[in-house]
Amino acid sequence: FLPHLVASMEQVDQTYIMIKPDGVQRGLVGEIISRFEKKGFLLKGLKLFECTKELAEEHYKDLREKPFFPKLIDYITSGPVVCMAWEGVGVVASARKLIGATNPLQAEPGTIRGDLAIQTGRNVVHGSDSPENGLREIELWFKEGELCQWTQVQVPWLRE
Ligand code: IDP
Ligand code: MG
Repeated sequence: FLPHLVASMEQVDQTYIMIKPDGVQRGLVGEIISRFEKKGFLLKGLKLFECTKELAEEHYKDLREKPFFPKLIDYITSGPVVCMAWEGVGVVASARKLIGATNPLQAEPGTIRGDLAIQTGRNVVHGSDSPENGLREIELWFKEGELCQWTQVQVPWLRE
């Protein structure tokens, strides 16, 4: 019985999760990572990173025309971020649920933003919005060799 092979027949996605500079400054790194870790997802990449304006602009290129775009780029480049790649069955949608609504006032209690943030412009964490963007963003933020291929010993206890 090879549980990781059985599970691979289900849809295994990857998502890019980023703790924004406010999350790092406020000492929420461990708290936020632990939400994904406890859920059972597989951590494939992790780093503390100071991103350039160019990278932030590329990451948020779909929002280029928004009035808040310059402030968003200033926010994301205002200090180190924590970059993470997580893998799992349905991880993109599941991570969005764990994170909660974009506006923390609308985010349910129990979600990261619902518990830990107040304003949209300081909403502590990013999560990819589709499996395609998950792959695009992981490729954008991580270099080759920065991701690990490994299997959790808990897989048979996480997946039927
Ligand atoms: P998401 O992070 O929940 O996917 P998006 O609409 O993709 O939300 O927006 C990306 C980020 O841009 C948000 O997380 C937030 O930091 C910022 N943002 C979105 N809308 C506003 C706004 O109206 N004012 C200020 N910042 C905003
Ligand atoms: Mg988004």
